Amino acid sequence: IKHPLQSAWTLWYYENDRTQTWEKNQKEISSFQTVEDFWSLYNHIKPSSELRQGSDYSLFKKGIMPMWEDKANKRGGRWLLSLEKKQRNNDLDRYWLDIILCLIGEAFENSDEVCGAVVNIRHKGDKIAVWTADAQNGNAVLEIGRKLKERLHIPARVMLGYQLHKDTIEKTGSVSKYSYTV
Ligand code: M7G
Repeated sequence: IKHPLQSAWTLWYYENDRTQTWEKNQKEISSFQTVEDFWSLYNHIKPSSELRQGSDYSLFKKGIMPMWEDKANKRGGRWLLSLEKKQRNNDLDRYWLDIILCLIGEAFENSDEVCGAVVNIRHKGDKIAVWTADAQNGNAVLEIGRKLKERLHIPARVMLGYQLHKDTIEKTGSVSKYSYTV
């Protein structure tokens, strides 16, 4: 018997094809609902660090699209971990796996608030984020942020910031406003 997870999850892959819209470039890879099916998927895809620049992986609860517009995401935001370029070599794949394990293992007290996580492979520096459902739910947002920092062994001096999707959408230039920090 396989070991069931509390939720079913879907892995998405974004390919940067400039002839297509952003939405069309989001490709559903597959869904899983057991520990064993997770590992067989994980073991046969490329690690994030080997994806082409401009690509993303997204892991979301089944039924939630990895985009701001989904009804589960639109009132929410993301805990953002911006990596330095050199961290692609040592930290990126470990952080991404640890985040996945926190998500699918429902490691948070407020796991219900978790929608999914995204890794962006970018020339200017990779990013990893955990998306939550309701930015107004400050207690849940902060608990998730603190737990993330602890589970990823992120040094205290490194700040994690939470951005509302609404602010990310409206963002002009490179100003990023954080609604919460840990
Ligand atoms: P990004 O890939 O999140 O980060 O956003 P990057 O700037 O480091 O590459 C790049 C662009 O992708 C945005 O400016 C949007 O045009 C588009 N985009 C990203 N996200 C997460 C969404 C989304 O959820 N919905 C839509 N419609 N477009 C998005």
